[in-house]
Amino acid sequence: MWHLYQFPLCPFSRKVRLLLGEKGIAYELISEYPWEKRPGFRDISQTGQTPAMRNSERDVAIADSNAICEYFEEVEPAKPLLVGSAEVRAETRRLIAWFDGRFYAEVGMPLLAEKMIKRLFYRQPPDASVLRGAMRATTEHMEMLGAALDHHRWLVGNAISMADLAAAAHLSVADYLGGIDWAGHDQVRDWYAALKSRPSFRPLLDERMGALMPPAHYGDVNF
Ligand SMILES: N[C@@H](CCC(=O)N[C@@H](CS)C(=O)NCC(=O)O)C(=O)O
Repeated sequence: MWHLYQFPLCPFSRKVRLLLGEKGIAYELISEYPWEKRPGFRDISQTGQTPAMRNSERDVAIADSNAICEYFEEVEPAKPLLVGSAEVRAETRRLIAWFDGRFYAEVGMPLLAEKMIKRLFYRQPPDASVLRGAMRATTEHMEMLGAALDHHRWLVGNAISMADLAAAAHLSVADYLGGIDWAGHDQVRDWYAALKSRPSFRPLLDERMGALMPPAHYGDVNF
């Protein structure tokens, strides 16, 4: 059995969970909060970051969301999520890197730091100027997504890919933390609603991060 070390609002872990859900791979969740720096976790994740996966029967441990996703893409090729020509696959990887890098740095990490870590672990109020900066950045990312969706149903073509899962994983954390204003982004909303209605997404939408509650529309497929 695979075990996934993660916490509910880790966008990188959410990307892995969506991929495992799409491929129908069974796993159990283990709560891991990287900032607690639990010593034994370094044996599984050398950076101490979530997500990491371990299968003790097979003596396999893999850390880093993209290493994990590509591993399962190779060993479970039946429902491919890295699809199309070499150029399309390159575009898929570019978008994953964009969301893991730019979106996380400009939106996800500031929201997590201000709204989750400060509130739940340090009992401090968020810095309003950091939140405003994250909201401004979100608008630019939504416009970029809208432009990508002008030409096809999913981000890189007419089949769902890892790029959709990566983008939706990061957006879902920002949405949980109240960082997304959906007004004026109908195309992105329709795309995200289609992802939300997939069975792979349901467990994520039902989960809560301690006492931190999402906005009312968060779990609603017809938001
Ligand atoms: N490149 C890594 C990034 C993972 C990452 O940044 N995880 C965050 C939690 S969402 C983390 O563990 N942060 C704590 C740290 O960087 O020390 C991946 O794709 O898995």
